[in-house]
Amino acid sequence: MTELVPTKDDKFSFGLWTVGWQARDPFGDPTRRELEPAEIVHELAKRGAYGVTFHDNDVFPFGSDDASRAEHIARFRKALDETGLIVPMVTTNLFSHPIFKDGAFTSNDRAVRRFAIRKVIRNLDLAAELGAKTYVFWGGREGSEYDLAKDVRAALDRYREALDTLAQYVKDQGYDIRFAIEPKPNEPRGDILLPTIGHALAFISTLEHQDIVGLNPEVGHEQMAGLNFMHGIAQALWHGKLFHIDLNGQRGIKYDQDLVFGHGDLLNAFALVDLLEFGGPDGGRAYDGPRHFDYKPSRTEDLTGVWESASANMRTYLILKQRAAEFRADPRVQEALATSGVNDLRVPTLAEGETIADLLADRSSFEDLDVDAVSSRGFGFVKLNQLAIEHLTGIAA
Ligand SMILES: [Mn+2]
Repeated sequence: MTELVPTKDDKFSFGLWTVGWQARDPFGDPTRRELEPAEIVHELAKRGAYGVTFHDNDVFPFGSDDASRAEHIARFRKALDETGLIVPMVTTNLFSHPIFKDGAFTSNDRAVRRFAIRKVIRNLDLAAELGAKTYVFWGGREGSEYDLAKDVRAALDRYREALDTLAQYVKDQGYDIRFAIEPKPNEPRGDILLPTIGHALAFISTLEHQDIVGLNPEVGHEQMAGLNFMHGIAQALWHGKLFHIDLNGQRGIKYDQDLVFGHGDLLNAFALVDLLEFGGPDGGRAYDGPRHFDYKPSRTEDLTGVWESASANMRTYLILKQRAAEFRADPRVQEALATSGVNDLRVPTLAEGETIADLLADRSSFEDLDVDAVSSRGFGFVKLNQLAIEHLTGIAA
């Protein structure tokens, strides 16, 4: 079981706001003390993470003057230098300050929209300086509670204008940065714009600089909409748009729980890790970017529990990776996959060079097809799923 110890090759990363969350919620005060970014960097490095990510105001307070901002950044950078942790992704806080109460890029107030774009540009410069390759856009305040209070089509025009402007800035500066939109259906707004992977993919296809804009899907956010996260990730990969990923756990359609990865829908997490690690064309990684945990240590935890929960994310991921490898290598699974026809789906439905006329002339495909015989086939999907359960629980080992 030595391979369950995280290494830098596993590419595990955490946001400063995850382990640093003081557990303030709408009903209660913080249950933990504030952690300095430098302290978080050291603790994460000790536990095997390779990267740390942040919103601008996780490192320096909103409204910091230049000198104070520089001082906070210097302390953070010192910790990065001491530990060798990298910054694979950076994002902007466009949701905490009261100025963003009606959104940032899509606020009804034009002054807010202009301020938001300036705030992002300033932090893009810092992201480039720190070598970040991905810049995430989570528009938590972009939305409404009241249908008549937001012109959704105008809001999407302004959202597109903001991303086109910012992507133009990145290209003008020659930064090696791509954007990743993070969909979420609701919370904090009653209804958030770009609520799911599908909505965001359609939106991206309208952007001027869509070549550098992809997705940062989060497990819990899709599950809050009742959607299958693994299916969403597969479609994002299919579009070539999985630029980053937020791993965590969620138990059904309710508030955003941000549990440890795997502590929600474990079987879906198993299928997800199997896809990410072994779903590539050569049976290797289908996605090579950071395995980023965007979770929150529960409010019940003290600092010991915070660091144990951070390790739990990585350990669960590695357990699922190991189980998925064993699942794939099991001859019973290979037989079940064959029975189920899973690999047969990769065969094109029309033969190479076959025309529509050829298909129409093929009597065996329609007129002479033994419909009853074909209909009587059992696919054996339940047996395949049971084998997954047995590997997952360790009984098949
Ligand atoms: Mn979340």
